[in-house]
Amino acid sequence: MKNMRKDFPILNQKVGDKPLIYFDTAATSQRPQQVIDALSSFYTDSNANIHRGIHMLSERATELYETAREKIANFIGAADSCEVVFTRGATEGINIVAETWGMENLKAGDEILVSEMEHHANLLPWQRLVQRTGAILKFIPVTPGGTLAMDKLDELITPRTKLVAVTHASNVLGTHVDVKTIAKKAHAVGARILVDAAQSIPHEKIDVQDLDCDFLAFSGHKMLGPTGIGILYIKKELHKALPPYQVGGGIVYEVDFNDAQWLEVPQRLEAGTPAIAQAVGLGAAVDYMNERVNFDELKKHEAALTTRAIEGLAPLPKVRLFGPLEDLKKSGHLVNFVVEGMHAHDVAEYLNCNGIAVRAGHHCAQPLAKKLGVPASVRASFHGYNTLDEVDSFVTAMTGLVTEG
Ligand code: C6P
Repeated sequence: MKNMRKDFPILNQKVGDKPLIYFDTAATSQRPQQVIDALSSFYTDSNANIHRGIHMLSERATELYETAREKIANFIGAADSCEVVFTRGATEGINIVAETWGMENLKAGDEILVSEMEHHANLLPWQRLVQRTGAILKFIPVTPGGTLAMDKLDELITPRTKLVAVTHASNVLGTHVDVKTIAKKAHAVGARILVDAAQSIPHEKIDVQDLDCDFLAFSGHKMLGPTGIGILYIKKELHKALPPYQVGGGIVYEVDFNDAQWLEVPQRLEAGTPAIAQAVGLGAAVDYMNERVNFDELKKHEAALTTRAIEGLAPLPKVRLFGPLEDLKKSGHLVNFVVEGMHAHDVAEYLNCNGIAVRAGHHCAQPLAKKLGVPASVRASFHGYNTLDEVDSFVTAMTGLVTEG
């Protein structure tokens, strides 16, 4: 993992006189030089619009864009690269499913099952969909230990369930969800499953065929890639019945004054000029992960960072940690906590004065924050470029805060 750190030039800077410690990967990761170079090289040598121009640059840009799609398809184990749709990010991917598949397939009385630990991106599209269709939204509870109540699944998934939409890893608690088991139970009643992989794909190898999910959404910027690009995986058997999300250039087979016929998915869902350089950059991030990241080692390293943070924070007076701590010590990549009597924003500001970047707030999961009984908490999240020394500096800073005030 030492080798990995040197690929991230942004980490070699100071905040005032303190070295920067970047513990906010769950909000957005940093990018390695290889991704920065791929973006720069695209604009220097290959920039053109795609799928349109009959000229050398356009053909080159098209090939780079479509090659990126193939790289991502291979990376997530898709059966075919047509199952990979470029989006702006996880949020747009989930909205696409709600607006296209959801609007076509949901009717009054149908049920959508989500969990209580969803990010707003995997809650609000379903809230809006049930308001429009008369369908019903149900919730898999979060246990006091910070896991999902898997024992409730058999009563929650019924013949009326049409979709289960669930996160693969919580951005608040760090909880890892057994989506494979949920997929089996959903399919047994003929329901579909959408997996929000925004917080899992930066840290583990995902195989969509092994998970047997129908939809899977994630963002490029959390997995060492650029902002403004993400992926929605859609199982091929669902393509035929999907209407376009937005309509415009690039998605049509034939247009008349009053009618149009659509191209197949993925083009059907990529109206307008897409984020071409960013897609190429995401392809470079996938290359980087394939070539430079060993996922077993990454998991061990992140678990060691998490363990050190938990063991350093847990004994501190006034500090309350959230999440399934024993699980996180084995395979986590974040810690979430409050300091009694102090606002989370003040804690984050104090840490910032010590050069440490964390996130504070409700983490775009307000219903969960309400359930935990804290309007805001502090989250320190890690990746392979972080070190145990950084965690020690963080624990020292937190010790100073709670003992000296
Ligand atoms: N969570 C965080 O700090 P976008 O914004 O579309 O790239 O990703 C949305 C999203 C969806 N699902 C989960 C589980 C997420 O964690 C996020 C983004 C960031 O926790 C920013 S709010």
